[in-house]
Amino acid sequence: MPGKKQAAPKTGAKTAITARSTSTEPQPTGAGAGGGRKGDPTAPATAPAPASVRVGNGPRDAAVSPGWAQEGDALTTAQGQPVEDTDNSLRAGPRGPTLLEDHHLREKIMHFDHERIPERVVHARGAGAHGRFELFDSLEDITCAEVLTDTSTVTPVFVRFSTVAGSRGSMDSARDVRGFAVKLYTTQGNWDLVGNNMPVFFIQDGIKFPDFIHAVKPEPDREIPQAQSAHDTFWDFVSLQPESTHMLMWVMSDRAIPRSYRTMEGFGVHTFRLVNAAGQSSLVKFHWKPTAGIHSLVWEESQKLGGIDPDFHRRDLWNAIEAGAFPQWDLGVQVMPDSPEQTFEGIDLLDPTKIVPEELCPVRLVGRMTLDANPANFFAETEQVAFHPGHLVPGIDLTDDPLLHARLFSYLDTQITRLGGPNFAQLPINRPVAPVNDNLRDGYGQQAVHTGRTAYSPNTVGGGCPFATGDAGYVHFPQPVEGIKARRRPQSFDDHFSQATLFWNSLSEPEREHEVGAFSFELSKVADPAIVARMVANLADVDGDLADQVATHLGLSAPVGDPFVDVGSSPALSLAPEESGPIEGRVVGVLVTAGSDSAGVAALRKTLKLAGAALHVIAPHGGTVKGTGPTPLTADATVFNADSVVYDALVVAGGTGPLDPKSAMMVQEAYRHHKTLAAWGSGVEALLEAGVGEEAAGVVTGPKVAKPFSDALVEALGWHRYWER
Ligand code: HDE
Repeated sequence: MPGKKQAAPKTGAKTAITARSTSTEPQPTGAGAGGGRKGDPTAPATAPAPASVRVGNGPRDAAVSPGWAQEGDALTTAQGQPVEDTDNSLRAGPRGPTLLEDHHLREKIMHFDHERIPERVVHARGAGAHGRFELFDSLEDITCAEVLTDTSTVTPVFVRFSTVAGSRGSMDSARDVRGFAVKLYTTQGNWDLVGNNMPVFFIQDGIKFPDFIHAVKPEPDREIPQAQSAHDTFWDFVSLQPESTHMLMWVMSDRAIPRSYRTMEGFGVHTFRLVNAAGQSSLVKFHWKPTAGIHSLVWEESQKLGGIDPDFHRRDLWNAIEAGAFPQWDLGVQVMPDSPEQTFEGIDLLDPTKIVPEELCPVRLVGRMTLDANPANFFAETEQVAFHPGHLVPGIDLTDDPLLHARLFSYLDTQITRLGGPNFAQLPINRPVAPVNDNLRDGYGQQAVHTGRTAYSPNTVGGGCPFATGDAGYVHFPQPVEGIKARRRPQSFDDHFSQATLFWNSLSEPEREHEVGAFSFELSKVADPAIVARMVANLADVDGDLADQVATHLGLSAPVGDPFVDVGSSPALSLAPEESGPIEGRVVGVLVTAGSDSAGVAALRKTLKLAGAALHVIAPHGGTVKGTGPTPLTADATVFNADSVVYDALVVAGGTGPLDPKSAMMVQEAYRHHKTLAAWGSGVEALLEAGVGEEAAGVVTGPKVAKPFSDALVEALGWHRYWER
């Protein structure tokens, strides 16, 4: 990270060390942090400072950065003893045995041996970033949560995006659901919105989650395939679970191979409850809408990226933030009355395999989240962050969705193993900005030096403190409960197909082709014909055409199903853009050779930068290439290490000679992946020679880099893909 992010820990270091050495102040860490911060003049006010004065993550960083972890310039042991030499172990003579006495060696190796913690059992592969949430439309009418009512507050956030099935080192571009977990450090405590980039889920009841995950993970005897659902056990399970069908439609769609974390929607999935100051409850579904639009890769591209750049999404997020193209999402809510049946237009709001179409209940946009700082340390922040759907603030409450209820147990429980004990809330990334005074004590990894004699309530010895706040605290909505104990689901959970059909009906023609291609690919990898037949029969209950096309690709014939009729469509479910959108964070490659138009390249770079996109020069070799102008062209990549799949568009610069075979192949591949292609001047000839037709959609040509050419290129990029080619 640049200096900006490191500035905060340095300041924090001085403060923390002073406090430690004088021993008069409580440590600015842990459960005692609330007390520590109160006595600390550098402590944050409860409300974060405006964005304009933020350093890294602003006051939050200052409050929690463990500056003491890296104090001073000298290398020391963990005990602060200066180290003479860390490259040679202590030996009895230069050629003799190593001495057990070498305490620096033993400490260094001991610590190294224990550097890894268990990866998340699901969502192991991820990337995170810091940012802020700003509310622009108060939801005071339906909630008393300050984060959703006070439009003057800037709330710090940490977000972690992830895939679900793959292990920590798996590829980013796998076909999978993406986790979209947001921790909002609100003045009333942390609120975690732990969602996905798809609004529904595979199962209706959390008790089935271990079965589902065992089925999708690599098969236990052979530990393959990694990060893929295209294998027998996954399709065996889901084909036996018709409730998975709607989610399968999402996972086989382009949504499962996003172009970038920046171009995904986020969903809270479950129906939540908002409660206003008068105690009235409304049911809501949360949405995150990316300002950069929703865009995906094509399947072949995502497979190639798995080898060419397995870190594609992680790198993209990092680079966009470093370049100042800060990813943004608008938070939206669908608000529905909390009726006794908890249904909306016949849709059971407690069933997590159902959406509420936006056309039936519009999404009200209320605030914007901006990710503007990369983590300073992946392990400390992205790996150690602990989300939990039960991290709530007053005014935000739960419903009786049985999937959600199982999660409420799981997320606390899993951290005990993953983060080594019950004190994970004290890790810097997990600490709230709100004061903490919790009476929780001791345990592995305790950071706080609690003072006083009372860690219980009620008490008189401690003056009655800390005391429960009654109505000023978190009050669960007093929902009446009745019923018999039984392992049963409501009848209203029985419809597993109508919304799968709705999804299919809502896709554009190219999206349908991709959906058919995905089912065909995945099922072709399944060895057991009975599983394939069962799945094709399920698809026949979604849509006859879908089942027929998939069956044909598999060399089978589909049975006649019984799909729902008249379910209509929801245009909001399609990714087909209606207009050219913003191009922030896009990466354009420009192919050059000696003699290319360097002024044109510079002008194009400037235009794209203004629009938030980057231009990378792909040269025949590393270093510099002589262009037409006085300034040489500097290679960002070469034909040896570049590949079309890492670019959103390829351009051939004016003056560029005939394309070498690799460059020509890149251009052809970008064409096949429906991307924008462009060329100016004599570069146009090179493009045509590579087999790209000048008249084809998404191909921009011009005599030179002037406004008409640049504008056309930016406009073309904004359409993302040209499916008609
Ligand atoms: Fe999770 N999930 N989940 N999940 N989930 C975890 O928690 C679990 C579900 C989601 O970036 C684990 O800290 C159960 C739905 C995200 O750190 C674990 C059930 C949704 C993340 C867990 C579900 C999610 C997780 C693994 C069924 C979308 C990554 C490590 C009842 C609304 C958070 C951890 C991060 C992570 C359990 C279903 C989203 C094991 C039991 C539905 C984004 O606790």
